[in-house]
Amino acid sequence: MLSKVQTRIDGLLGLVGVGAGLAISQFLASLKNGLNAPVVSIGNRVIDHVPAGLKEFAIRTFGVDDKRALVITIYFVVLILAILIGHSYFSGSRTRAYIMVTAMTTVGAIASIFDANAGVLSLLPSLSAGGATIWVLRIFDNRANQVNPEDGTPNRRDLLKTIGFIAVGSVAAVTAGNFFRSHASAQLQRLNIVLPKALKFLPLPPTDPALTIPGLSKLFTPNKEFYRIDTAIVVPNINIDSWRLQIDGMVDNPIEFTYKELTNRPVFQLDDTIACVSNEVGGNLVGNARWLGIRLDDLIKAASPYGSADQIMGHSIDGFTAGFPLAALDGRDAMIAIGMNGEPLPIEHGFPARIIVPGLYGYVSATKWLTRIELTRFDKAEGYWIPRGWSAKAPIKTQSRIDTPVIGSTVKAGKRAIAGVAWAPTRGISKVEIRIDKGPWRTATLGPALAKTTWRQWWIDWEAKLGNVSISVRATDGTGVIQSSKSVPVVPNGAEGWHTIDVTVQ
Ligand SMILES: Nc1nc2c(c(=O)[nH]1)N[C@H]1C(S)=C(S)[C@@H](COP(=O)(O)O)O[C@H]1N2
Ligand SMILES: [Mo]
Repeated sequence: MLSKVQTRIDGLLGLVGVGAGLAISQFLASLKNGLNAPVVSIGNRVIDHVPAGLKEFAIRTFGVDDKRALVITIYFVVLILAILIGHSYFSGSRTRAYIMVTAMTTVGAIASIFDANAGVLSLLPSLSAGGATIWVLRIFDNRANQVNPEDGTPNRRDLLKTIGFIAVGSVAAVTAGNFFRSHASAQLQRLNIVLPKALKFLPLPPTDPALTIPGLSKLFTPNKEFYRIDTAIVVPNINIDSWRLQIDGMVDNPIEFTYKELTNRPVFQLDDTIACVSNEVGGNLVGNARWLGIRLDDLIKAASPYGSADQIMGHSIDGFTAGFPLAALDGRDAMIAIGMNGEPLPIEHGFPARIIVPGLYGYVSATKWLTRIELTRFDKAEGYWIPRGWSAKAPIKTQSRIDTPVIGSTVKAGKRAIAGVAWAPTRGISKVEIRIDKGPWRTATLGPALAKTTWRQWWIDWEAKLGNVSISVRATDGTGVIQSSKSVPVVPNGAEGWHTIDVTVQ
């Protein structure tokens, strides 16, 4: 027999017991695509079978949240049942509690059999839910019957600890499950994508000089090594079946694309170096890729922007925004990128689609996880970083970097190479010069010019003599302007100055 105090929490014991079962089922369901937690399976069956009138009512009442309303309703019923189960188990008929758990488990199991692509495994989440619920109720029972050895009063501390432990474990299981599921689905969809073919292929890239110059940046930055900058603590995992791209705002003809509709349009390849405004002189927040995408100017034209619109604002699914001048679409190859270096856009780099505008820093242009392109005005709307102290307009500045030797390193005396990269999208690079200490500027050899939008590798022979040396680099862009020597911090629109490194020769 239980004490009165314990009888008062028997509903809670039922809730935690059933909750633990549901948590386990949700966790298991997350491990494999196609497996569903019983609540989801039951929801699916309700959607399958709901009379049209009721469905219409639900959509009219709850709009796009109709499915959420359904799930909440199911959870509400389960909550009532769980309290009743706790009541029965601890202060009524234990048999009745078992019957209720069995009935719920059976309903969940039957519902799961009718799920899409259901197999034997589909029963696992609901059966585990029932099993776990009974197991937890028994643990509670066991704890509840323990008494303090001194005076024979019920040991409630132990019971409360167990309740807390199981509740926390349940929340952890659900959290872990949510993470696995969302991650797995976007990854899986990405793996199954076959990228469309470009109408005209760019030539195969030339042999990469980095193959023979150790320490030099590769001509194309591999996706795995590409810098990643964004505000997302958890990377958005977008389901491409429900993903849409809208073009709206100050336009006569708002348009919306599914992933398929977008990727069925003509696609082209673009070799482009993107850079972060936060990149310090000599920093590595810059990378070069062969992007695959859809021309942005075509899409914007199709939407017919108002004559008064002057800003294109990309919106990410996670609320990030980046805006750039409509006038930047001056014929340059701005695109909605869906591919990067021969692969679908990696999740971290904006899957399924992002904007790439050659010549503009990422924070004003390169919106990842893109869902909306809004035509607006600079005097009406600001991108995410603008009110935080960064310039509204931000073309990429001419920069050059020494990759090898490494800053502050010690190298052996003798013949070796000084090498690095220089970039000035969309102006291109026409010259790179090197200076040792206060010596004369020497012109470096330039690597392949893929496009004016990409960086160029450069290298020069160097006879390293004993002692400490200082090496500087400066680039001249395609319009003949030499990179400025004056040091300027990254805020508000990008760093300036020559990359100068000190090296010890031994
Ligand atoms: N959704 C979203 N897109 C974003 C950002 C962001 O925080 N969120 N950061 C931008 C910035 S500041 C840069 S430099 C580039 C970086 O792109 P990458 O991570 O693919 O290199 O993405 C841009 N696009
Ligand atoms: Mo950035």
